[in-house]
Amino acid sequence: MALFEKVSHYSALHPKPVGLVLQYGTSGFRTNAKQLDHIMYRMGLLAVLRSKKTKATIGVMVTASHNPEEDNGVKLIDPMGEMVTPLWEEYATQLANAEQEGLVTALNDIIEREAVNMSQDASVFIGKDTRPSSERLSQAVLDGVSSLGAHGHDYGLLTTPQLHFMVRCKNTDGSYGNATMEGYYTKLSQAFIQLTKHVPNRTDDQKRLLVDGANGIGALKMREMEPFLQNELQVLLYNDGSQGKLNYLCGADHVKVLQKLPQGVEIAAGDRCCSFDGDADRIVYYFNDSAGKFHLLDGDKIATLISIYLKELLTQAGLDLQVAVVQTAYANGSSTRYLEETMKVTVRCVKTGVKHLHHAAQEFDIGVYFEANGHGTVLFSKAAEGRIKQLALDPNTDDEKKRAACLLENTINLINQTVGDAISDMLLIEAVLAIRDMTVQQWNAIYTDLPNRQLKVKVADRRVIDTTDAERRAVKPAGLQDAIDVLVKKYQMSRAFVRPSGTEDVVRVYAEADTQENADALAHEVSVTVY
Ligand code: NG1
Ligand code: ZN
Repeated sequence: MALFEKVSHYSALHPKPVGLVLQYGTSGFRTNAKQLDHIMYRMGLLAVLRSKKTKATIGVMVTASHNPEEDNGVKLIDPMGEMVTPLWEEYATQLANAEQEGLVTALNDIIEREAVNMSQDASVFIGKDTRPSSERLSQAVLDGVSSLGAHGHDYGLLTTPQLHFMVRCKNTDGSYGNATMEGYYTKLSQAFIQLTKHVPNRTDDQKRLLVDGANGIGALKMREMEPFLQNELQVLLYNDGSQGKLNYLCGADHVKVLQKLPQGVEIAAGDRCCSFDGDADRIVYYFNDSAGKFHLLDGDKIATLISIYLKELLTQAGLDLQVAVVQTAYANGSSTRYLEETMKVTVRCVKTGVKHLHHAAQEFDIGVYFEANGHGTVLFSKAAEGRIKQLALDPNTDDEKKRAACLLENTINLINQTVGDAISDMLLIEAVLAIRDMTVQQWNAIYTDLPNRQLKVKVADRRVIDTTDAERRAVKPAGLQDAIDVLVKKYQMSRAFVRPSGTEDVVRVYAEADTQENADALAHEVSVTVY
């Protein structure tokens, strides 16, 4: 068959190193860029099959997010802008690991199992981050797409959430926005301007925000977006990629894990700052107080701020809609306590990885989900969106309710509901702080984080560790959890867990306790039990 002859021919130009086995992990394939050429080609093929199967546009993003510049990665995006389903993740792994001579058979196997109609049209959107290897690797994806006779639309440089947005726009015929850069910037900036236009007397200080672009795509896209914001936000951009290396000593992951300022950001006491990660799907905020002490506002603080804002608006609008917050085991214990006990919102804890949070959040009228590392967004059910829009339009709605409903409607427009989006989250946080007339210090004071520490441990085989209870307890190897329990009991307000990373060849250790010294000591003691 001519089609497969083309696959055989082109796949030989993207050969798989014999014996190399890679896994479609938490966020797709991710490893040193040198090992990825065949993976990219094959993900181009798989995206075409997925597109034919779903009769919709599928996205392929080339990025390794917060990983070092030498790494790269790829993930597929399903029609509504969500992560691809677990079964297709398995297909991705199978296709990636088929040896060269078995590739066509592996492809045929998926076609048969999914009964893919090969005469169906296919459409694939492709985006890439700023890594030096991304250009070549995205070309390999395009080769895969075209060797199955399909059309690939290459957006070039995009943030990950921008590609998710484009895919959703394309598959929803304009109701979510236009699948262009201008469509993205216009939708978000208009919503932001609508939200902030009624806030009286915003000073220049309130409009000013320092942004660490992690020397990546987020910096580039912030620059592009600036004119659309019409000076309603004045961004001072650092680590814009003109000098430094991607993610090196900067970016959201660096700031969150090390709990200190990124290099290259000049900060004065009280300045409001945020950091994006390498593909701009994560964000954390921070400031230095007058004593020079660093304060981090991570994903948990962001989820809390957004939940407070939404709950208040829902009350003002008289709308009886349930707000829930989805977290992972990494959520600071203080945040969970505050959300459950003070705010009385439902809190759900799920396994690490955005897809788990996203699915859990879909079960509620309004699901706010954030990983502690700053990856998150808010999902509104169709019914909730409908009720908000109806109230905003209803001529009989009184003024207070109308105001709240309009704010909620613009909030929905500002949020990228497909996936965490640093730019969209940043604008939402800025709007909430303005509307509630809050400083970053007041936001930080909502609750006090328990001191915590995250460590990485290199082990021979991280897969010997198996966990349960949303990764909060280890079931394997025998005796590990008992040892952790004994250590945890030595400290006050303490908690600790271990889990194998889904994106790096390490075991992650997390500990929190009443003081930083104790959190550090507990993390260290737990990491010793893992060896
Ligand atoms: P792993 O490597 O599985 O811990 C990390 C993050 C996740 C998620 C993924 C994808 C932590 C502790 N883990 O996963 O939250 O963001 O990367 O990028 O931050
Ligand atoms: Zn990322």
